[in-house]
Amino acid sequence: MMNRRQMLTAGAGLMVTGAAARAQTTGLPEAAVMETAATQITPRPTTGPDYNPVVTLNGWTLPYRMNGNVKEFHLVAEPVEREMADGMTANLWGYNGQSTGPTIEAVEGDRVRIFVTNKLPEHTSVHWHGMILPSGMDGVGGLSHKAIPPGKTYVYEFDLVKSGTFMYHPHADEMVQMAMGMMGMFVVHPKDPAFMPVDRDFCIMLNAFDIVPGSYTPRVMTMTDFNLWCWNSRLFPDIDPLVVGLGDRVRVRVGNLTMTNHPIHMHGYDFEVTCTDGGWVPKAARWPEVSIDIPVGAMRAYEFDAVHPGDWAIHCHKSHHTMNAMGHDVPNFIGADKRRVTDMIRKHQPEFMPMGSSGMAEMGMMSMEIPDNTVPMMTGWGPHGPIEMGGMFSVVKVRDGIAPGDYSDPGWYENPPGTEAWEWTGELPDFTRNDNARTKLTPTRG
Ligand SMILES: [Cu+2]
Repeated sequence: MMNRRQMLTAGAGLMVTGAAARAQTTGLPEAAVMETAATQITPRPTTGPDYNPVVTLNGWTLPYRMNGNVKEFHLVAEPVEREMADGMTANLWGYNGQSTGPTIEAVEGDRVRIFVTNKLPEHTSVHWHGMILPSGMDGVGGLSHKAIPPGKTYVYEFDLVKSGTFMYHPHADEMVQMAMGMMGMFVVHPKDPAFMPVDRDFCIMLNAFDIVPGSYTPRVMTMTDFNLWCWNSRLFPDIDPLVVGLGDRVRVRVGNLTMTNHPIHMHGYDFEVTCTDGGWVPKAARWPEVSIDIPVGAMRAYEFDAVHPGDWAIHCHKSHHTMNAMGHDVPNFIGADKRRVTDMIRKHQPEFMPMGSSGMAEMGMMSMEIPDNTVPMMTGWGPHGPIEMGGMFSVVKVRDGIAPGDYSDPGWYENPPGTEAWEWTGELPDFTRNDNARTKLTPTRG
């Protein structure tokens, strides 16, 4: 979780490589490198058109420089070490030190020039997903232009003709490079700051990996059976919360570059999709939702007024996507009597402990022996006990008195007296019949 100290030092992880820093204004722009997975808050612009910068959870926004009237960015495609959660680092491919890559932010009407340096061992390209641009800038290796060879820098240049939420990713050895973590978001703010303004604007890229527990590098030929389900290459319980002030207008932009759809469900609110890959959704065409399915290769942004204080879960509703890698290949032992087999195994391994006879909740409680460099499949502690989640899960923390621009974790919500589920301490009915059915392990009929 991001704490106050990390917030104060936001930007401290930003390094500029020496060679690039010495470049002339007409040469390559600085190649900024991010060295931490902590969420970085971008200050509001002081020159040019005004906009409210987005907050990329456990990510950052790529700095730019002005060269005449052109906004210049420098993306570096390279191998990175990404801290996916506390206790787990993966060898991925990404941009400028991290996977996912930095969010690119600009304004409708801007002309952008994006230098892409390839430090990968194979060629790459960058496709600007959803952008309206000249065909030769579209980044499909071999089709739009020659793929960028290792060690070379190519330049993409185009006008941002529409605002909205877009993505970028390679279109060269695409399956491998995306399985390694190469992707980022591209947000174009409206030219008119009065058009659909929000107080908080979050970016989440849904991505997935197949990393065997205890290993560091994703398997790249996996087609559907991924075992780590991430937001911005980060896993619960270490995905930062979405911190929101009571009464704020909030936008959440979600892009999906995994190989399956994700129904993103947020508790405590209903909300409306206000933007898709294609552009802004007119008011008359919106309808209320509590879960939004994000199709593969698509983007949805939804908005709500944060009028309900509390700690509200936000997660993918595919339950195996809120679970980390250890959850795969575990057989179902619910209802199985493991006493006999436990006695037999304990003769050889006295510490053996059977698990899962009454469900898997016990796994969220105990710290199991797990291999180095992985994350427990069900984990995270809340104010009332284990949360038993993983993967694509976080918490929207809506609080009174949060200053604009403050994203530091306010801690857990204290439910006002009389508004929390309580234990019934009165008389209970006779549960004997149910208990017998459970312990006898034979189905009861009639
Ligand atoms: Cu999902």
